[in-house]
Amino acid sequence: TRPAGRFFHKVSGLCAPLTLADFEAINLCKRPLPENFNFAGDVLDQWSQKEKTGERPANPALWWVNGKGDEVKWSFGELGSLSRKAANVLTKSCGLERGDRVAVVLPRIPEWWLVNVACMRAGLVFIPGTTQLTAKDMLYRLQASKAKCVVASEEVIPAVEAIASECPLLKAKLQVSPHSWQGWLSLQELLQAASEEHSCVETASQEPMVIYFTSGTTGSPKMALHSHSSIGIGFTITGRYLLDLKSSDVIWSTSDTGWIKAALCAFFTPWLYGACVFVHRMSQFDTDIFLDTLSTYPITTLCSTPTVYRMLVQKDLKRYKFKKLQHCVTGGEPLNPEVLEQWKTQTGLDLHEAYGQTETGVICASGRGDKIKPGSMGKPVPPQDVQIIDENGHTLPPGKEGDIAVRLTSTRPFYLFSKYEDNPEKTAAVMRGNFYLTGDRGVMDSDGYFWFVGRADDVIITSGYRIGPFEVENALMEHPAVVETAVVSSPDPVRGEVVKAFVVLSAPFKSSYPEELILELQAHVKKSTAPYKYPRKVEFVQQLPKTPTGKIKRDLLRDREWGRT
Ligand code: BCO
Repeated sequence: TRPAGRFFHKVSGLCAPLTLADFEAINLCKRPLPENFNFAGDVLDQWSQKEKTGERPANPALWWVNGKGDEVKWSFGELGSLSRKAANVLTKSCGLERGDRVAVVLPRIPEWWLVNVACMRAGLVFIPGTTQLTAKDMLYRLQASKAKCVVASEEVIPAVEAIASECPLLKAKLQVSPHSWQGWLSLQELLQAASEEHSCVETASQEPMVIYFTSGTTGSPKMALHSHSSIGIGFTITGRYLLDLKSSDVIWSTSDTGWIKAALCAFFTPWLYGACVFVHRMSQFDTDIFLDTLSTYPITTLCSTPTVYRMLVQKDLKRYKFKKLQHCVTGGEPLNPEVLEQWKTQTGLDLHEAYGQTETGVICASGRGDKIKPGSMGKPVPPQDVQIIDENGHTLPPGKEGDIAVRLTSTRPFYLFSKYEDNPEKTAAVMRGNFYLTGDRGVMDSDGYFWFVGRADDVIITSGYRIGPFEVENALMEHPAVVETAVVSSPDPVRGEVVKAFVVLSAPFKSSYPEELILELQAHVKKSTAPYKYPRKVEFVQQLPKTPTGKIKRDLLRDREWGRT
């Protein structure tokens, strides 16, 4: 067995820990993927060692604030010892075994980072989720994933309590809360008593590490499964090419913990490079708090969605001094050139756009040092072979619109998601020949820059969220006022696009005040499913356009919204 926290691989018959240069070489296909890899043991513990020997600057690994005066700063050493304790809590107190699944539904609090690292150490598969999830959402996620444990905070504990009896496989509930909940174990209390002795599990590189629930046009969200290497090693190039991080950097990524963007910019990529992950608890987004935070703390790198930048440029940014800020990154939805220009004029900084999705991580970007073409999402990030293809899987020349796809070599690239768990049909449906289909339409120009055109399906991309119309329609249909509904995207100056519902009313509600009924329907959706999905626009119609076989023509409604014929 290897010593805990040191990764060894064979080089000419000798064993040596892998370095960052090795990870980059693996990404660039200059070196094979090692048989075993575990981010906690092979990356985080190496930074702990470097802290001890003074090879890393005195920069915290995690720096958390909540705007109320509370602050947590952990070195890699502290993160290591706390996460070993947490791994013991998960295996000993919760009785979990390697391969078991753990739903981790926590807001931006240090325990989110701690529990995820602990899961990696113990070989458990973690399933992040936003704290906006409702009881119905939690029921679906816990049942579909067969999770054996849920780690939840105050925001979601009542939702879990409401449905836990319908999840027979759920054997442990771990709370992160100042109050005591009956039937829940307390992470904080158990950590105090837990041993720091823990041997990191030697996970295989391709062993499952994390499951993200992600929305599609039809049905409930799918489970995109990623391995230890797809994220743990696969994000290295994003760190080099897009974020350009050093161990002295402090990166603030504002994504909710439920999305892969948090893993990308607030976890794996920064820590691969030994940088400090800065976190503001901010339960409700607020531009003033945001700008004060950026002025107060020595943040060097900012990562947020275009919607956030759109909200920020509406303020007088010249009033603020972002002393250390050098590099700004955005992604999750298209960025409009005006915002890029306004940000540059007001702050003097470029805005580097990245394009990717839960299944792929970042695949295109305007990297640091690259020429930025406003409105374009940049060029493929090496070694990704991104192409525009036609319906037969043939590549299209520059200037031709088609499907944005990633070419797969003879073996599936390790940095892609492994599959949609328990869903071979959906996994097969995103393949065309030897290409993975992103579901997005785009154009490549003659310089190799990619330009986003829109979704090829009915998925709505709003404020950086990916929302399936079916999920919103389902929630609306539960309301007695709704006979039929179709949900599509509609343009919005701040959020890029928003969810719009066309609703056919039932007879008793036809005489209701429309404004009041809209508010009622919106409130209903916010209660039924995660509130970020609620329709910000609602229109009552007599009937919905349909095909001769009775299928609702969402595309017709969407085209009308976007002024397309
Ligand atoms: O706007 P409203 O006030 O009408 O409604 C908001 C909330 O107030 C409301 N809400 C939240 N919790 C609630 C609740 N209502 C009732 N009960 C509760 N418990 O629901 C609405 C939620 O909308 P929101 O989340 O957009 O909120 P907000 O405050 O407008 O935030 C704006 C953003 C921009 C900060 C937010 O939309 C955001 O964080 N967006 C980014 C999403 C993201 O990180 N995406 C990345 C995905 S990963 C990816 O793209 C892959 C890249 C490789």
